[in-house]
Amino acid sequence: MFEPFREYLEKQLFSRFDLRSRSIPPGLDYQVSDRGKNPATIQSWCYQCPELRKIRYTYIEAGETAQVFNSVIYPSHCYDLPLLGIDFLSFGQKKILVVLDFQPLFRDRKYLEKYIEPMRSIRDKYNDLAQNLEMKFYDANQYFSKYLLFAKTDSQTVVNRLFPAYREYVELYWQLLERATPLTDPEDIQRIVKAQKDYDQYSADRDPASGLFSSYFGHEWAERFLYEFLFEDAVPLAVTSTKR
Ligand code: BLA
Repeated sequence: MFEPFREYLEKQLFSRFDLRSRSIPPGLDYQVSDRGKNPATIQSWCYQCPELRKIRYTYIEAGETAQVFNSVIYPSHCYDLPLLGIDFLSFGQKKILVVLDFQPLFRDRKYLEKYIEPMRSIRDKYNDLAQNLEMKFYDANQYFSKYLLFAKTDSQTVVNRLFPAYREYVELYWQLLERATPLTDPEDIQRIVKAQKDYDQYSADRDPASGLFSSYFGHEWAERFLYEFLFEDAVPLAVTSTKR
C-alpha cells in the first residue's frame, strides 16, 4: 500500500544528498514474526548526510492485516528546522490512518512563521486530508503543526490524494532546508540538541505502536526497537530517574 511512498522518499534522498548508511543495532534492522495468523515483517533503513543527521524509515508488512510506513528525518543540530514526520498506517482495507507533518521544535511566532506558514498553501489544497481528528496518544500542541495532514481515509484516496500531497510536502521540506543557514553559536546549537532529544523522549514514551511491536515481535524486542533505534536519544521510562 505505501511502498511507492517509501520508494519516492528513497529516490529523493539518494538523488539530492550525499548519503552514508547509519548503523542499526543488530536484530533491529529486520525481523520476522510468526506469532500471529499472518507472518509479519518489519524492515528499517537509516542514513545520514551533512545536512541531515538521522534519516530513518520503517516498513511493516503483515499482508492484509497491517501495512505501515513510518519515517522521521532529523536535520543536523546546526539547523533548527522541524523534523519531517511520516506515519501511514493501514489495518485491513477498512482502517487507514495517515499523518504527515513538519514537526516543530519550537512554537514562538517567528519560528512558526518561518517553517510552518509555508505549508499552508499545500495544506489548503488537501483539506480532505486534514480532518482535525482528536489525538488520544499525543498532544496536538506539542511537536505537531497546525498544517499537519491527519486523516482516516481509504486506499483510493491514498493513491489519488495522499501521494501528490506527500510529494509536495517533501519537496517543500527540501526547499526549507536549502534556504536554511546553519547556526554557529554553540548555545544555539545546544538548544537544538536538547529540543531534538526532548522530541525523542516524548515520542518514545507515548508511541502508540509499542503494543503493535510487542504483539508481533515480543516486549523485549519492542523496547529495544523504540529506545535503541526509533528514538535512540530517549531513555526508557523505568530508568529515567537514574540515567537522565
Ligand atoms: C498513531 N501510529 C499511530 C498508531 C500506530 C502508529 C499503531 C495508532 C493507530 C490507531 O489509532 O490505532 C504506528 N508509530 C507507529 C509505528 C511507528 C511509530 C509503526 O512510531 C514506528 C515504526 N507518529 C510518528 C510520526 C508521526 C506520528 C513520525 O511516528 C508524525 C507525523 C503521528 N501517529 C501519529 C499520530 C497518531 C499516530 C498523530 C494518532 C495518535 C493519537 O490519536 O494521539
